[in-house]
Amino acid sequence: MEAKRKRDVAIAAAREAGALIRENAHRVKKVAFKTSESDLVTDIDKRSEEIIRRHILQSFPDHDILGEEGVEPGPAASSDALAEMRDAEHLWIVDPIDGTTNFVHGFPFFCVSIALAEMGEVTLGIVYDPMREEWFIAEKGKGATVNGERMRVSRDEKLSECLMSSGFPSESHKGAGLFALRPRVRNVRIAGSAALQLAHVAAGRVSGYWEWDVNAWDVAAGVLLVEEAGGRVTDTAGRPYDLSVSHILATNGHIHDKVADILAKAHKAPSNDCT
Ligand code: LIP
Repeated sequence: MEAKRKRDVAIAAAREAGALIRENAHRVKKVAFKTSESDLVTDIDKRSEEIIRRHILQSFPDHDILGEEGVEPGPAASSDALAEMRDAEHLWIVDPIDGTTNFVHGFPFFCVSIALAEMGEVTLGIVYDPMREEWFIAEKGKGATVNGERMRVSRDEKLSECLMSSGFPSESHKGAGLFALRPRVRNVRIAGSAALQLAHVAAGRVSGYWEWDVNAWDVAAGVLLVEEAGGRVTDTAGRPYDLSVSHILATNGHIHDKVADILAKAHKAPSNDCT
């Protein structure tokens, strides 16, 4: 009963936030820079987060919320904030628009991501793509669905048959992984929304996703989607996922060790790039 209420509140929050995002998708936005000219925030990110916070706090006034727009921006934004909140009884982890750069440019690949962690364990994950009206929902131990249909990760076992996805590595990680993995797989897509890319791993549309330097709000909901759809999530070195993981690897499970191995070798390579 309580689990249903939490899920309904998260869906209502994502629905209202998603409607605002959709209405503004092709309009001019008020854009501000956070840490650099490629780290953006819009008035709609802020309004979306306010909507989500309002829904959560109206129903659960004593729950904690970690939202992207509510913390000081920086390289380790979520890990600093998580240090205090990580083991909260109920912690909602919110990315009001995951894929803000896409949103700013009108490239229609962005979403709302809402996760609920209970004592550090993610129990509910919702990723809503307002442009395609796709609802990706997972509850711990209950499987994952897209628009009500059960999701399963892909069955691909051969890397050469896998379409993968990633995020552009920041300067400190150069091309590590990207250039090493690209020739081993069918291709790699960099679509600009970690949460939505994870949802697509869960739906079997790509076989894996990895990225360095993500924050908990980018991935917490998507991680549960992948796990509940039968996939595997670790850090890029193959260690178990927890909310503080920032270098992430999520796959269909079959290819996980092979990919982790390639990423580990690429990361250690002296040039840190085309190996
Ligand atoms: C973004 C991610 C994207 C990643 C960016 C950033 P935002 O989140 O989803 O995939 O490459 O570094 O974290 O800022 O749009 O919520």
